[in-house]
Amino acid sequence: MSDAVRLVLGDQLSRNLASLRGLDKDQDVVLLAEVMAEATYVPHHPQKIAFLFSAMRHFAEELRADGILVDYIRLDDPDNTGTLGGELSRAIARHGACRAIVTFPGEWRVWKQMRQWQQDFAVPVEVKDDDRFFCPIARFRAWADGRKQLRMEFFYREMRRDHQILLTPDGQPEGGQWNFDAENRKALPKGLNIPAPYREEPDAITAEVLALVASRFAGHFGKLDGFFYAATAAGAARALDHFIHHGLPLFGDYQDAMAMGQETLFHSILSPYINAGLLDPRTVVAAAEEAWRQGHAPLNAVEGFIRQILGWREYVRGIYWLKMPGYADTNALNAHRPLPDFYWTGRTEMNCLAQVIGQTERLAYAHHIQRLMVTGNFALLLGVEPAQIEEWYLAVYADAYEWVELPNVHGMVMHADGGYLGSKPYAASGKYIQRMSDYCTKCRYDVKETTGPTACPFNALYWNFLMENEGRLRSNPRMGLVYKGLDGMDPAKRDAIRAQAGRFIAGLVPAYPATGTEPT
Ligand code: FAD
Ligand code: DLZ
Ligand code: SF4
Repeated sequence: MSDAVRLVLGDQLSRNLASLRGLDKDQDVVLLAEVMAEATYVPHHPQKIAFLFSAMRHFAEELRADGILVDYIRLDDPDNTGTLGGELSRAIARHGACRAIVTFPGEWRVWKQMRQWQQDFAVPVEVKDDDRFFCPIARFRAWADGRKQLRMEFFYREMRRDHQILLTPDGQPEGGQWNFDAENRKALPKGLNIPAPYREEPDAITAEVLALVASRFAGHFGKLDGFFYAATAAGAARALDHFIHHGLPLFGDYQDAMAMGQETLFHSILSPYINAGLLDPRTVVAAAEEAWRQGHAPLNAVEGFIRQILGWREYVRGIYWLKMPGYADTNALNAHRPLPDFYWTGRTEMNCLAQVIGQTERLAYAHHIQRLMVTGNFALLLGVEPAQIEEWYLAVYADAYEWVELPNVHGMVMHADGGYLGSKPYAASGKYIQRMSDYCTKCRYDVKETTGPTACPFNALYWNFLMENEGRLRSNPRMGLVYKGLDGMDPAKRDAIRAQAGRFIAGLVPAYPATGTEPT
């Protein structure tokens, strides 16, 4: 007989998790469960599944080493029901528990299940707030309440004030400005020394999980070779330390750059650890601020990095919980084209897309501008149905959970929320990719051409996007300049662009739903 079964989900691997507080080592049992439902609700990248299963197993070992009773259900346990609810229910019966304690989840889908458990189970299911964020959901609601338009920049300033981050003693922003982006976003100079990303060799637990994942999820997009993620809080702390010393000083300058063979540049690759609970965002922000105060990194880099976590990460979570479940169903640009098959294979002659999808397949990682301005921009210009591109992003990145993926894809990339999250779509022609990367130098297409057999497809798609969405976007004050460009265009050129885009779209092969691969 035990008092409580305390459930810990795969992205809740934090020792200070709300559902672990007040744990009685003599009375309570902690439950972790590897279940097929979570591993397949989208076809997750095998490295994402391996990272989480290995991190869950390491976490269970750490709890046991502290004398905590842990019930760990492996994927291949013969009695595994395959669902979180099934496993929690079995555990309650097995341990004769009088209650279950869970922490608020990261996805609406799981939250719906938890509410169902509260109705169905014979014992009470207590749901604790997930307080591993700077901004409680209620605080975000209070901030958003009554505002017609939400803007990250203003939310971010409130977070800086609330949490006393990068502020002078009299409450002003350090350096006299809230935002130093004007100093960031440089193109990458040749010959710059770029740090290798932090990597850990798989230990015995990870090796066992890699074998399991290889045998059970072979059909999912993504390679397992070269797996480099750490699987413990200690490993995540080492990854943070590596980034603070090697990446942070130039993080701001080259935040938006992209280069062949340099997939991670000065980025931190910390999102899988932060999102799974191995690294507290408050620790990350404090380490970055301290690096600036000690003179190890400049303010433009540190402010820019902190803004991603204290600003964007908290802002998208706030929007997710404010707007769900309806948020996922909007389609403001009425986009209905299918996702092209090359998103699941990387086989395309467009070098920028082949590079980003190829590295995604190898690493389960791409940095922000690659996600936004290459795979995202292409889906926006093409008019892919939001749900199809959302499923892709949720599946292929090691850091993907719906609370963070959906606002970024649905709002920031696809503008499917009509401009609630961001004021205008980030639509761009091939020129942007040429400016920020070296991808175009090795492409079969010519980025300077808009029509003709060798023209960069992004160019015709860009103008076609503006024409197709004229009724919806022309009145947007931030789109005035681009529509001026369209107005100045000769009607014959417009027709030629439309025809070029039409031919290109007609030649695309749609992906098969869900796994993206043809059933065999
Ligand atoms: P860095 O560039 O080193 O940034 C530092 C940290 O800031 C990140 O680790 C992350 O925690 C946070 N961050 C930065 N940008 C964002 C953002 N826009 N939203 C939320 N947090 C941010 N991030 C996810 O964690 N999961 C996702 O599923 C996800 N999907 C995305 C989909 C699209 C289309 C886009 C445009 C962005 C998405 N992002 C997502 C945000 C961002 O791309 C990743 O957080 C970042 O690339 C992770 O790499 P990093 O740790 O090296 O980040
Ligand atoms: C992503 C994921 C995967 C692949 N597998 C599991 C699992 O087997 N068990 C588990 O508890 N959690 C898993 N997760 C993370 C959950 O999907 C995540 O907790 C919810 O989506 C809520 O964010
Ligand atoms: Fe991409 Fe166009 Fe450049 Fe080719 S030319 S890499 S398709 S932007």
